[in-house]
Amino acid sequence: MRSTTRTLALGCAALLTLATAGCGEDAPTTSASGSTTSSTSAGGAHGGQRMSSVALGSASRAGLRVEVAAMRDAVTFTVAEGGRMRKHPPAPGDNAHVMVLVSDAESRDRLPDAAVTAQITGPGGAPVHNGPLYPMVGMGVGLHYGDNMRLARSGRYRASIVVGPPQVGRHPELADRYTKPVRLDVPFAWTAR
Ligand SMILES: [Cu+2]
Repeated sequence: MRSTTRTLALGCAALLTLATAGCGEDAPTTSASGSTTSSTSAGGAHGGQRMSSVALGSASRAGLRVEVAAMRDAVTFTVAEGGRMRKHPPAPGDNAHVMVLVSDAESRDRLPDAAVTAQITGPGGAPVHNGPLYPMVGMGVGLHYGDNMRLARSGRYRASIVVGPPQVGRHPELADRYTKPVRLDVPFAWTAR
């Protein structure tokens, strides 16, 4: 009994610590990233404030829809890894936070718990990103899969996105939908600044 109480108390303390750390770190992180890169609407932003994003393109296939969007600044995001929240600050040179919104093509309901990878190439086929995207939420953009990237040059880019079957329970009408990995190609134009 006593040990149970202690465990519970510890668990709460750990949760509180995590929550507090998250709140405390958000504000300086956001304003720091806003002030280190080119000035955007994020300049002077506080934790919780929305950052504007640019819609780049979309594609639908096999019952899935992906929309590619980007914030014109990298962000420090946190992801759950090994039972902890780990911070991912931008790498040097990252100038965008690329987001892939995955939804049901018919209902447009966002789909969680999918393995989403993206191969993104820039002008002339220059490699930009090749690998998994992190699932996350943001104020005003909702559930998405994304990462910080360096979209250095203006021109034509191409995102080849593979969405694995969402590992989420289904009502019967969706039982047979998106049960296999789907590849969707989204070409987009980017104007660097
Ligand atoms: Cu994100």
